[in-house]
Amino acid sequence: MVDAAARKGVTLDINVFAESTHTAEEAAAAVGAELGQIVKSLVFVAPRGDASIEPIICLVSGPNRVDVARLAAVSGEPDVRRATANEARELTGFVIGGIPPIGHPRALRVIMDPDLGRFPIVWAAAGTPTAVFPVPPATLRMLANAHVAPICEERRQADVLAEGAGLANPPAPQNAGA
Ligand code: 5CA
Repeated sequence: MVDAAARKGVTLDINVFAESTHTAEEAAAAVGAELGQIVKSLVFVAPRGDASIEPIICLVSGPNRVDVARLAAVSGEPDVRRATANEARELTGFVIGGIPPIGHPRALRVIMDPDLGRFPIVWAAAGTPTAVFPVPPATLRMLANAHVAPICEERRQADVLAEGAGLANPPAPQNAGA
């Protein structure tokens, strides 16, 4: 990973923590960043005619969720699906919770959530469940050779706020119909 970045002239600053950065929430707490600044590297697969599968990595902002129908449209892969944990490990060479956005054993298709571009710095996994690195999103895009496209679910603002407040049942929006 570090070598792959260095070949493109970028020095990565890997931060290793005593505590877990396995989930986006844990990573955000460890680095003291907003959840939105955490890059989830999620593995999807598209079946090939010859019974093999092609991996597609989605780089997604912490609170966001991939909408598989959108990913299918953006990638041109109608049968794309989430990889299993075993598939993710075999295809990327890394275990879930530490899968990095770059530096995989072979070049993978990478699609990036535009929401990551809202932050000056984002944090991504560095290959293990206790290591992350900060990077400007434009640099991440260049290093990963990522295609930036809308692949996430549209979320109601009320749901986002309720989630942040830890509410199971979000209150009705005050400006309904506005
Ligand atoms: N180190 C953190 C922050 S950078 C990290 O890697 N987060 S992550 O989101 O990219 O990786 C955890 C994600 O793996 C979870 O969000 C979840 O979507 C996915 N995941 C967890 N278990 C499984 C599983 N059994 N099969 C497929 N995906 C899984």
